[in-house]
Amino acid sequence: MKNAEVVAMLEETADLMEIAGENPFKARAYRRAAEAIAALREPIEELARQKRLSAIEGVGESIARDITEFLQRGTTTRLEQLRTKYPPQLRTLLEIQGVGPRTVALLYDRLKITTVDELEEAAKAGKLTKLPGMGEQKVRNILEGIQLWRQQQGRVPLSIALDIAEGIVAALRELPEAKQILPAGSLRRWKETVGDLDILVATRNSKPIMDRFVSLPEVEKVLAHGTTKSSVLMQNNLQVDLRAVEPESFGAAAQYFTGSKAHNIALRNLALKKGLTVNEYGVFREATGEKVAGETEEGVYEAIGLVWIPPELREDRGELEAAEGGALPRLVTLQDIRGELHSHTKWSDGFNTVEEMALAAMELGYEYLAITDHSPPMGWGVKPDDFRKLLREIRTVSDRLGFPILAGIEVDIAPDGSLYMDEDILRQLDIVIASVHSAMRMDIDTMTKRILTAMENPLVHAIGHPTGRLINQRPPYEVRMDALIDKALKVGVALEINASPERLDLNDENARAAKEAGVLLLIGTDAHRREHLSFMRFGVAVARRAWCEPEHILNTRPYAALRDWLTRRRS
Ligand code: DGT
Ligand code: CA
Ligand code: CA
Ligand code: ZN
Repeated sequence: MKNAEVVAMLEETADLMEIAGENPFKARAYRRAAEAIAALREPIEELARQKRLSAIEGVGESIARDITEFLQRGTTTRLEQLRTKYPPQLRTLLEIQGVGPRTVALLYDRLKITTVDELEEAAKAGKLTKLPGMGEQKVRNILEGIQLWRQQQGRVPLSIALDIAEGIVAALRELPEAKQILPAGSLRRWKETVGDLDILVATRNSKPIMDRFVSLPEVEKVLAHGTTKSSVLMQNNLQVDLRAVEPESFGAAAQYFTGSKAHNIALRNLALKKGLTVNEYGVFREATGEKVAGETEEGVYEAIGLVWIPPELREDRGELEAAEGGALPRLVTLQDIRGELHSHTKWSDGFNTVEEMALAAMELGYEYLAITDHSPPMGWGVKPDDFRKLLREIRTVSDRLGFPILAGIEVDIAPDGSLYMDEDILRQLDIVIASVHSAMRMDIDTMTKRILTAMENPLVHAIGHPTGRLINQRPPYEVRMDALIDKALKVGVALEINASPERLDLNDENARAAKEAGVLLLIGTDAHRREHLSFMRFGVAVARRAWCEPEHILNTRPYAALRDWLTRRRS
C-alpha cells in the first residue's frame, strides 16, 4: 500500500508550492488531497488502476495525474521542478513555530539558509533583522520556536509509546519471576510525547526477565543486556530501559523513575527539611540512616508527610504544596465520562454509519453520543441539503435504539469568523462545535479575532481543537489563548480538549489555564471510526494533567444536565 508515500509527496508539493509563492489555493488543494488519502482505507494503487482517483473527495484531475505519475515513477514532474527552485530540506524550517513559507523563501533567497542550525546562527548574529518585515520581536519568536522544535526531536507520541509499553508488559507478565511490572517515566505521567520508556520490574531473579526482554520480537537493537538493567531500541527508534529492583524498594524506584525530574528534586528538598533523604531505594533518616519507607509509593509520600500524588500531577506545578495542604484535586477519571460529544460518520470523512457509532457508544456504557460531521468548505463537508437528511437519520436511529444521539456539527470557522453553514440548520442542531481547519497561517491578531467572532455567535457551543496543532507534525496556529479563555468565560462557550492522540488540543497547560479561569471544557475524541471512541483516555489524561475535576468537564454531566446547558447557552 503506497498511501503514505503518496501523502508525503502531496505534502511536500504543497510545502514547496507555498515556499515558492505559488497560488495558495493550489497548495491547499494538495493538502486537502493529502488528508483525504491519509484517511483512505483501500490501497491507492487499487484506485489508480481502476481510474477512480478523482472520485476521492478532494482529489481533482490535476492532482490525480500527479498521483498516477508518482505511482509509475516514484516522483512527479511538478515536484522535481519545485525542488530545483528550493531544496526540499527547507521544509524542516516550516516545522518551526513562527516561520511561515514566505519567511522560509526570504531566508533562502537572501541568506541561503537551509537548516535550523543556520537559522539559529543567523538569528543570534543579528542578521535576520536586516531582512524586510523582520523585527526584533519576530526574531525572538523564531528563536523560541527553534527551542521548542529541538525539544520535540526524537520524541514519540504518547499513544505509540503506550502501545509498545503495553506489549512489553503483557509479554513479561507471563514470567513467574516478575512480581510487579510498571511502566514509569513520562509515560506514566501521560505526557503527550515520550523520550524513552522506563519500565520497572520487581523481582528476586531478574535473569530470565532480562533475557526475555532483549529477545522480544519487536526489539530492533539491543543496547545493553545486564541483570539490573537492559536497554533496547524498538519501533519508531524508541529506547526502552528495563530495570530490575528488589520488592523492598519497588515503591521508591517507582516514585523515582516516574519523575518528573523537577518533581523529584522538589520532593527531595522538602524531605531534607524534615531530616529525610530520598533516593530510588527508599526514604531514610538523615541522622541514623534508618530506612523508613520504600516498599510502596504511598509509603514514600507518607513518610515525607504527603498523600500519594497522581503521576499526571508530578511536574512541580504546585502538586507538593497541594498534597501537603490536603488540597489535591479529585481528578476526573474515564469512568466519569458519560458521553461523546465530537464524532464523525460516513456523511463526512468518517468511516462508520450513525447507527454503528451509536452502538459503539452504547457498548462503552455511554449515556449519549453527539454526531458532529463536518461542514463545507472541507471537500468532504456535508452540504446543507444533505445535512437535513443527516438530521432526520440521527433522529430515526436515536428513536430506534432508544439511545440519545445529539444532532451536531463541527462547523468550519471562515477566515472572517463567520460559519460555513446556514443559520436555520445550525439552529435545529443540538450541539455546534466550531473549528478552524483551513487558512491557518494567519497573523495572531487576525486569527484571534476570527475565533473570538465565532465564539460570539450564540449558536456556537464549543470551539474544537482550539490551537490546530498536530503533535510532531504541525505547530499550533498563532492565537492569543488568554483572549480565547476570557471570551469563553464571558459568553459561556466551552473549549475542547480534543482527545485524538495526534492532536491533544487544548494541551495540558492551556487546559489548566482555562480551567483555572473557570472555563468549561469538553473532552471529544473526534472519532472518525467507531474504534476511535477509545481515544477518550488520552483526553482524560490531558484533563488530569490540567488538574481538572469532573465538574470542569461538560461530558461528565448526565444527559438532562447536558441538554440544559446546551439550551441555556442559546437562550
Ligand atoms: P522523557 O523520557 O524525556 O519523556 O521523560 P522522563 O520523565 O521519562 O525522563 P527520563 O527518562 O530521563 O528519566 C526517568 C525518570 O527518572 C525521570 O522522570 C525522573 C528520574 N530522573 C532522571 N534523572 C534524574 C535526576 O537527575 N534527578 C532526579 N531526581 N531524578 C531523575
Ligand atoms: Ca523516559
Ligand atoms: Ca529513561
Ligand atoms: Zn476538526
